[in-house]
Amino acid sequence: MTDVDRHPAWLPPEALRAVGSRRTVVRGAGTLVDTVAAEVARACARYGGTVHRDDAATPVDLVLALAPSGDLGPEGYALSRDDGVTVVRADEPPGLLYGFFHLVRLGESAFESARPVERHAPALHRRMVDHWDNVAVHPVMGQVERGYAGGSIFWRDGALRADLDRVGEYARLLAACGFNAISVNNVNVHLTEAHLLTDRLGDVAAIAERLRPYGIRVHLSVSFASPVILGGLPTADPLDGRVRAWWAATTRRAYEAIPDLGGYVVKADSEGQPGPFRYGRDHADGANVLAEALAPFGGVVHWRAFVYNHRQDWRDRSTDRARAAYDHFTPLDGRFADNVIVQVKHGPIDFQVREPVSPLIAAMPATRIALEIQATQEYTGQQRHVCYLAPMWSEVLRFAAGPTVAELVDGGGLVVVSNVGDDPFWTGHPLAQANLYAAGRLAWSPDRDPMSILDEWLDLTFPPGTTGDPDLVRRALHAVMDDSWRTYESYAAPLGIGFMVRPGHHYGPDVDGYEYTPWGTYHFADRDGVGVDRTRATGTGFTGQYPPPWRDVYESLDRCPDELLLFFHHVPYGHVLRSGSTVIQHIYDTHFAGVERVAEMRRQWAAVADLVDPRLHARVTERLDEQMRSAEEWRDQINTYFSRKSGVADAHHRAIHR
Ligand code: GCV
Repeated sequence: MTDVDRHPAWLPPEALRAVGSRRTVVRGAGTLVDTVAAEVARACARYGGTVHRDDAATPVDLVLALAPSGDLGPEGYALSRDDGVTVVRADEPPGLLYGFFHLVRLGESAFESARPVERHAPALHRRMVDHWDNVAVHPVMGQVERGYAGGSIFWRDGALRADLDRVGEYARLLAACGFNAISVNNVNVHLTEAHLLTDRLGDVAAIAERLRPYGIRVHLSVSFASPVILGGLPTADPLDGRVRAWWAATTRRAYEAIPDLGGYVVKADSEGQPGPFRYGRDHADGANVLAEALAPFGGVVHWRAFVYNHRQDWRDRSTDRARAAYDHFTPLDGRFADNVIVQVKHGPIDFQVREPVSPLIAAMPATRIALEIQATQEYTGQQRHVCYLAPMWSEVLRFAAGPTVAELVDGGGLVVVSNVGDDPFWTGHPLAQANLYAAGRLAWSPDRDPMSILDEWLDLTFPPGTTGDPDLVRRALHAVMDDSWRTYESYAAPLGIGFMVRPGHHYGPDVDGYEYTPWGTYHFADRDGVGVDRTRATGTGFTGQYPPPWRDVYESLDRCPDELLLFFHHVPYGHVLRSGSTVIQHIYDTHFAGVERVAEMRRQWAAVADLVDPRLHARVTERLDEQMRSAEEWRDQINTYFSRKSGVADAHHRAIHR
């Protein structure tokens, strides 16, 4: 069994057939050029083509050339076909690698008709995957925090895995969809993991070695308290000279071991992680001390903006978790060092199936901002439910208040929380791979249509020759995946309210699970109505954090989009939505419809039973069965809860348990 057979994903050998059956010359030198040449050689060994380095004595079909011209940028490439020869040209090695994978995506069509020169370059230069992997298995969160695909591919039971071949395979998959950076440990840095920065740096260097051939740089999550827990200092106060010196010396040693280290990721003053508040300092003080240490080496600090009070009193109606990141960070705009990137979750709360875009993203014009999205499906079905998230991410990236989100984050990039583990299918649910793939492709081109990205992933994952009937399989997968995000939304928490999940593990419904907790995630349902009043007129004032026109759109009951209504407003159950339905009838209707759609997804998948790999078919079937059970549970709990609260009957007299 080859690795690809053991760990099926995009880019099985068959996906390289077109390249592997050509006569190719690879010109240029360097690690990434060697990688391209090795990829071509492997494909040729299988499909009968030939590959030469640097000379083109024989006729060729394909030229992959490093040919600096200065017009393509560090990661860009040009593609053309003329006179029967396809040419990929790049100024720098990363461009050649990305151009090669573009060619693979084109398959046979790259070798058909003539093509005028097309130039390609990424919109975002920082395209990063963050792992929430623990080195030691955490007693509550396990090996991978919010991981739904088995153990870590890097770590096992407190140590670096002895065999890192899979990390090399992972690097290849990531490069093929355009990522160029990875952070290898959880942002909640526990004691064992804190040591990765010092005495266990060798582990990180070993991972970096496996990622480097595919142009992926390693970043490390570090504890803000490192000077105390690792350095033995009495303080981690960022303005203390000893602390500055400790970060400088430690960072220098880190770069001696890993010269291309990307930098640090920090979660500070958040959910119990240490931070500058303890010393009466702010987050600019905190981030800048690390930035100063990294600057001589070209490293960056990804400083997370996920800062809020998780010990709130539910009786306190004045504190609004949605406001927290903006309130903490906007006063600091302009004070962060150039190599600090403030990393902002896409919504103001926490990766719910529907949230408005975080207002912080547009509110710090003098700061580099990265957008953080979550491929691991913490709140979207935990890789037991199909939930293709690219349509949601695409909405976020295209959201505009003046510039689009994609434009606002071009200095900081896109960061996706990984959904990968040591599961044979990488992501537990095989179809969840598409989320990681799409995140990389959207980081490269944020205006891409998510459905065309899905097509691309389907082509690369199920190329002709690997399925019984490629067209039928493609149609079935589209039927299962296209609307899966909205399907999930329809049977989960309604109209943007969020957080009706089981506390702790966050799977499945529990309408009041978080209602009286300190986490600040409330829905305020009573017998008359539901939703959070975040208006300026009568609520928490959160709408005022948005620039025009959104501050007024969200403030207005009439103009607020239905899908976010309960995020911004507390309304009676009889409130009529823009759709014409009442809130309560909308809740009933969508919850019944959502379950029907899951039933249809199962039917579609059953119809291709004999056309795809039986292991894959069985795995998806098992997950769809669980999705069906869970969707029914969501429907019944949500409908019953709101029917009991409101006393309003379903207009269509369907079965609601009372
Ligand atoms: C890594 C949520 C998750 C936590 C996660 C946190 C974060 O609260 O439930 O597991 O911690 O987000 O993004 O830091």
